[in-house]
Amino acid sequence: MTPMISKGVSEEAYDGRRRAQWLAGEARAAGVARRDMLRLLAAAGGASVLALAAPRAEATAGTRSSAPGIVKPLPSDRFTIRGTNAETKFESLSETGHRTPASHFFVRNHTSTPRLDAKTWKLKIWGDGLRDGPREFTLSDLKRLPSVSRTAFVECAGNARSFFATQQGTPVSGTPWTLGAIGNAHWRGARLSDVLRLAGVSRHAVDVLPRGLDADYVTDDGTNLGRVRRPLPLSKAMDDVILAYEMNDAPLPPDHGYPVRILAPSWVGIASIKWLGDIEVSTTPLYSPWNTDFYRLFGEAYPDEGSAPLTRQTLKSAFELPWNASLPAARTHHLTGRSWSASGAITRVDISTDEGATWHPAHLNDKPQTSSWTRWTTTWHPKTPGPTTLLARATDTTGRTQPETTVHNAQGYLFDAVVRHVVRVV
Ligand SMILES: Nc1nc2c(c(=O)[nH]1)N[C@H]1C(S)=C(S)[C@@H](COP(=O)(O)O)O[C@H]1N2
Ligand SMILES: [Mo]
Repeated sequence: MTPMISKGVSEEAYDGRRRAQWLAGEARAAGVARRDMLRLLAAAGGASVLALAAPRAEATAGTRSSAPGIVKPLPSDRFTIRGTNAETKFESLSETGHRTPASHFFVRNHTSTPRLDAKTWKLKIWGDGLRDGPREFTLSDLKRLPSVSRTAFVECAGNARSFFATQQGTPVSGTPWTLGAIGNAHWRGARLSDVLRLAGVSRHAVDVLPRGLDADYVTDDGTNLGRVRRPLPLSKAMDDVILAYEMNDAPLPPDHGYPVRILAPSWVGIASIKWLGDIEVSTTPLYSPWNTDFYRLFGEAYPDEGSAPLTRQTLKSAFELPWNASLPAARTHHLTGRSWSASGAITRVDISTDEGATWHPAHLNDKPQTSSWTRWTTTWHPKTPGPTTLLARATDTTGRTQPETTVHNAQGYLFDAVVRHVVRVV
């Protein structure tokens, strides 16, 4: 009865096989014409894939007063609008706790927030990986199942990508996020594994493909990539993925996936599909543009066809301070910030106020947990006026410490280097 799950297989090895399998005709590119897939794969790593891959919204830099398609208010003291997306201003998090309220939570929309009716909403599970044909679940069906809850961040794979240009002098394509494409919330919902078992997942299933109900995503050059969807290996789907219907003890807000979203803890934000409509369960490996031309690492340091599709997020730290904040000299300042890792709990955060010459540990204020952030505080008594940089560097239980630089990749994913936060002592 229980499907066979090879949890021992590493995520990378699993994903690394996908491309070869697709080219050999053993995997399917769900919803993409073979012609388009071949073009995407052929162009991978070259300049043309970047032109194709630069999503319309992501190509738009700068700040606007409203974001088309986002429902909630976006006051300018909390958000920076970037195309169809809204980045959280990190300094505004100092008025929030460990959980990010929806009022402060970043929004990453490929198109715009659809208005869905929970009463008529249904989740359809289908595909040749089910033993007895398709099954539908209403929201009440999901709520009748045992619920699980978990505090976890959702973070865009491109969070902090603007520092590739500003700090390392190597511009990348995509939304120029600073550090605010992350939010940490308490999610509640049904286990995806329970729902897949109820739907009769077969022991031959290998991939599932959750798909959103938002509009088709059309790239700048007019290629319709269909609805936002990204395959999950069955091993992840059966492990810790939640079909979330609550965020911070309330129904999901429209912009964050109402009525149900996927919550794939630790993984790149794109894995947490919002406005879930259906899930294909497949006995052949699946592809979508979101794991072929997007969300892989392309560049000099990577193979021509790119890295394996991204899975986990990385390690980062941020001060809850505006960029270029003014801080009076000859006073003690209590600086606050947050650090997070997708691979382990934070074990320490070190702060430098002298360009990295000396470091001292910050005080950790939360019990560190994987895939959730840890708040910290430190004091600083600057003596002389002038511009200076503040550095925060986290280490996690795997022993990883944030490096000085991140190896360049063309789409600017997984920036993990120590960010040089510029302030002015006045
Ligand atoms: N259906 C759908 N799901 C989606 C997206 C989307 O545009 N459509 N964006 C993804 C990306 S790239 C990220 S980073 C997260 C952002 O979640 P949030 O908007 O709730 O912060 O949702 C993911 N899920
Ligand atoms: Mo994202």
